[in-house]
Amino acid sequence: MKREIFDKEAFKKEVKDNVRMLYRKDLEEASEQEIFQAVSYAVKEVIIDQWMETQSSMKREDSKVVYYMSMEFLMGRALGNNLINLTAYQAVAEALEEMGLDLNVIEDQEPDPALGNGGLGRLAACFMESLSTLGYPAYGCGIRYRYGMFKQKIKDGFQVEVPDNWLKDGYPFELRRPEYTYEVKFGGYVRAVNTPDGRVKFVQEGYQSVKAVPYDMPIIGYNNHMVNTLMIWDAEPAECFELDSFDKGDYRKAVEQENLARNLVDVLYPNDNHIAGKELRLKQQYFFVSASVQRAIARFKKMHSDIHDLPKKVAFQLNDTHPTVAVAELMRYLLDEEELQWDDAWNITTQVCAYTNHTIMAEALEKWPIEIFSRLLPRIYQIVEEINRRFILQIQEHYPGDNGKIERMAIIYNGQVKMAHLAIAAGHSVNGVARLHTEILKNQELKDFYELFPDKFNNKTNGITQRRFLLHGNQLLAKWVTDHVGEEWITDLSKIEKLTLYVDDEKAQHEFMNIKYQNKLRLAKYIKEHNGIDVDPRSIFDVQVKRLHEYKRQLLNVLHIMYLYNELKEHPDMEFYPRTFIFGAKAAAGYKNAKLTIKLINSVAEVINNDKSIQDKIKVVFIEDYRVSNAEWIFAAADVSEQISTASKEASGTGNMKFMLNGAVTIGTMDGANVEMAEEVGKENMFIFGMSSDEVIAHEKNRDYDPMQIFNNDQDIRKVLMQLINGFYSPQDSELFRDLYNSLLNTQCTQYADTYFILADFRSYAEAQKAITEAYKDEKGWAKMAMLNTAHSGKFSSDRTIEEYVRDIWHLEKLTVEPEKED
Ligand code: 26V
Repeated sequence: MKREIFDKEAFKKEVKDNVRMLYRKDLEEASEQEIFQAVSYAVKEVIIDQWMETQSSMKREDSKVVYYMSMEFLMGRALGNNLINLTAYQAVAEALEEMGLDLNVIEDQEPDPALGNGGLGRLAACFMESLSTLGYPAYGCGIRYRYGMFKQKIKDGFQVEVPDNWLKDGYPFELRRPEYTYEVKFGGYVRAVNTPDGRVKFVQEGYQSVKAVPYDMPIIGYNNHMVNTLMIWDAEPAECFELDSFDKGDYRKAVEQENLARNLVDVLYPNDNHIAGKELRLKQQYFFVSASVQRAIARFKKMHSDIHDLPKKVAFQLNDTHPTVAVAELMRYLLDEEELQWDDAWNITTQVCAYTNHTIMAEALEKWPIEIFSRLLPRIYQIVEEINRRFILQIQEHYPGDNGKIERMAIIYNGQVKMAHLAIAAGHSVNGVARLHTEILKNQELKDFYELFPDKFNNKTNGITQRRFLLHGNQLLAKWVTDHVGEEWITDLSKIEKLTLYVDDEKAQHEFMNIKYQNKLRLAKYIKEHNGIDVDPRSIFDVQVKRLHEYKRQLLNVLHIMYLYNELKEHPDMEFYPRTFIFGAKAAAGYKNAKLTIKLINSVAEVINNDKSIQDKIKVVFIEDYRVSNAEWIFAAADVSEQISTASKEASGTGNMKFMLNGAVTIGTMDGANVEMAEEVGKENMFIFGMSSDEVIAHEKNRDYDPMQIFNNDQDIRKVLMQLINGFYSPQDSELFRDLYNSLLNTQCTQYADTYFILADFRSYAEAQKAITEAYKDEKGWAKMAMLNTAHSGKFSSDRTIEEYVRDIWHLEKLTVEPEKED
């Protein structure tokens, strides 16, 4: 029987008491933020019980645990989702209503903890939620950045970055755990000491250290009493008297040490396309990894005495290469603290560690200059050198005389430490995040490694949690789905396939599209409030929301809008179904073309939205500060989902899945997980266009693509491109968009012109867009297509993904959490 979690009256009293306790106020006097805090503390109360129950079950069962190590966890707001997963959302909404409070408004008071950039960080958050819901013991390990992803303001059409001080009012869903404080050491040098028993011991001396203090956040499973933990590390200065004995009394060192802690976790690097090789970032990596490894081992040792059993109880999953120093840190611990022999230590390390690759973009592959790496982490560097030495021997043994292999595969080469190579050499598993991506890794990017270690490579197609992106984000549709297929989809998304029974049923079609309409109204209201733009909820909502990157080709989308506008102006009487083009995207602060693309979108919006002659047939909206909380509304309201990356470049995409789940139809290339979406729903229920990944890769190899030919032969394209440099959208400064023009045509400005094949795919994109308009005009046909998309989204639950990681990589057992007996 489901335990009644919320006694309504008790809950109401608790909220009132909390307001008094926390603020010495009555409810009537409290601000919305204060009420949010009071409500959250009341919810936390319930969570704490389940959290403790989970911990004691884990101890009792001596469960194997996965430590999901990630520089980023893009959690989004917790209150609403915690209530959903406690199955208390409705009850709490009612209780609050009785107190004259609106849960939606209270939810809106929560800062959106944005400790991540985009896809990689949000994936980590979905995975944590699925792990709890499925009952697998897990810890997320990350950094408690004081400033997360910047807030985006649009001023004069330009992006302006504003710091995100998410902790300023205090965050109710975190718990400081000073009892798990660890020391992390940087710098100094390594001294080899001969021990009496004839061994050589390596000790780090003259270092600076920082105290790592964890904050735990609860990750609540859906309706199962399971609460896992996200531990994010804060840095605090080690006291002066804790200086290495060597440096006691060194005032300058003491001050330096204090400064080290001060800025270590200040800010998330808001950049997910380009490695700048910044020393502080390597410090951040080692900081959270070392602390996490120490906590994991300490936890293991409480229950076990033989360190050789570590792989039976602990798995480390490295979310991209960012936490890869974990490999060397674990080796260091096993060699220096446990005093194991190299082979023994290596054996344990490889069994524990596994690596996920999230991109093939060369600019994002992590490499560290030896100078920085060895100065900052002298002992770790020695260990990496030894790993590298042995790895090269292995390569030579396999491929005698083939120096090319060594050049391409060595971990340390040409003055750099290559983190991906280290992760592959030292992990037992290497996975890509969608089938196509994994194939490209095996056959192109990591071909040499695949040849040497074929068994390590495997695919784990990404997924998303339906609890946040349907049950919470689209409550109307969630209820409708439950009414039609039962509530099993909430924990088994494959069950949503039963909706196919209704796709030809006119009543169901009507209801489905009506819900879409309600969601469009909600978004239209948001847009009016935030942008001051009126949009027609009966127009096609065509949405591209994701990080701004050239490979994601927001530029293709906006060039096409410019083209449509030209068409409308030239043929005012042409048939045209009204469209609202919606964008949302943050650009890395130093990424010029990305920022310029935002300006272009806003400039195009300015001209088109204010041109009365086209009778509102096109509207363009750039939603400021796209983030997890407004994303939930945006997915719910979309008719068309833009997934238009240059084929081969988008490892998976996860936004594509969120749209699909919410009944949007995709216009996309055969890239990333789009390929598998097409397989599930059928190509006829998507609008696929553009070059294949094989074609793109062949052009890149042969260097035989010439966008100038297209420019010369296609008048419409030429006209659009000329509008970039003739001041049509920038009358004050006709040169404003010159760099975008150059990126498409000028070989001197980029490695080669139109690196992302925008012009090559333009016509086929325009055709697909035309086909969408035709399809949308057929109301029933569209309703059916939209419903089929929702119905066939079952594969893309992160629950399915996690089951695959568990089966192939982590080998965890499910835990059942028994509620503590009440007397
Ligand atoms: C790289 C860097 C480089 C240096 C500065 C900070 C930073 C932060 C993140 C990254 C990695 C970016 C890789 C990434 O986000 N990949 C995305 O991963 C998603 C989840 O697997 C996937 O759906 C997207 O297709 C993929 O682009």
